[in-house]
Amino acid sequence: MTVALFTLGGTISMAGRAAGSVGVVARLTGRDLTAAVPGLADLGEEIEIHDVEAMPSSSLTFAQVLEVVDAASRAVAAGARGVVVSQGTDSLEETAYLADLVWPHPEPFVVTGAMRNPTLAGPDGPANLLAAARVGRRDLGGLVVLDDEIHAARWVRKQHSTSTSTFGSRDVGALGQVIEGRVRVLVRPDRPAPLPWPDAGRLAARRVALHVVSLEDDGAQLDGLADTHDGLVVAGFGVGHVPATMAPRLGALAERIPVVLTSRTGGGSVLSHTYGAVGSEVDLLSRGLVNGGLLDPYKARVLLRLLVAAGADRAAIAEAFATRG
Ligand code: DAS
Repeated sequence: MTVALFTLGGTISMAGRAAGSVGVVARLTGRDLTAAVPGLADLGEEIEIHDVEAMPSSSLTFAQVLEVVDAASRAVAAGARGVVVSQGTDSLEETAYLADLVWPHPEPFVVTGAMRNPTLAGPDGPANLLAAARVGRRDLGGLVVLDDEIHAARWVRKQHSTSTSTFGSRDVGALGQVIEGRVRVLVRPDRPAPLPWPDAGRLAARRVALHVVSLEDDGAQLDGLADTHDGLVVAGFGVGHVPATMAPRLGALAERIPVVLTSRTGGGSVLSHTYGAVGSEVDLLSRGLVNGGLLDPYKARVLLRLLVAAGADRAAIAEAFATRG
């Protein structure tokens, strides 16, 4: 059996130094990475290596991720029993969700990375790569595997800036674990049908902003946003609240572009009919904002960009968030 490995850079591959710099940069290839994994050969799988990029994940784009998904799709169509993508952890929760939204196959699409680079004591990359390669369970969609935990791309968040156990899924927990090399899947989430493949040109032309609400925020920086952006995700307080002074601005924006309401808390859902003050969820939804449900602001932005690129109207966007949010 074959596992297709796509490498995009990130800490897992950072063992080089740029001239005149003290910091590490991505340098290692897929061959280097796999050679550093004790036990990988014992899996009896052929690892088909595709070195795509060697960059920090903070600079990845939607287009680059979709190119990898497309190439991974071809690898699976050619017989690979699964896909592993190694990349930086910074944007991993977004890239994995983007892949999950469009991944059309039952074969697993597993994203992994590392928190300690290979020049440090105890680098976690080799163990993460080995665990990711072991995961062959079908019909789970996009997965994130680090620290011997298997997370759904839909739920996972990077929760700590340096810890090797940074990835967690607060609302549902991990779907499974890798225990003594054995993959144990404990929870199988419902998986909505994949979205249609995005048109590259339309996707590149669509911009979606994210605004995190904070104390005494009147939203003045949102003025003119509808002239430059095609959608907005608002990360509101708590269950989806903003200062009263911001509410009319958001309502005016929602008349021109889709505005999705999410929570900045990192867990739980936006509500729909509990609080009635100006700036509360009831007020904002009545002004035309779309309820983002349980989707966190970063993942909501990924979904909204695909939807606006597909030309979805407000009703279709609300329906998509009702299904996936
Ligand atoms: N350098 C960061 C990145 O590429 C961190 C990491 O790789 O984990 O995302």
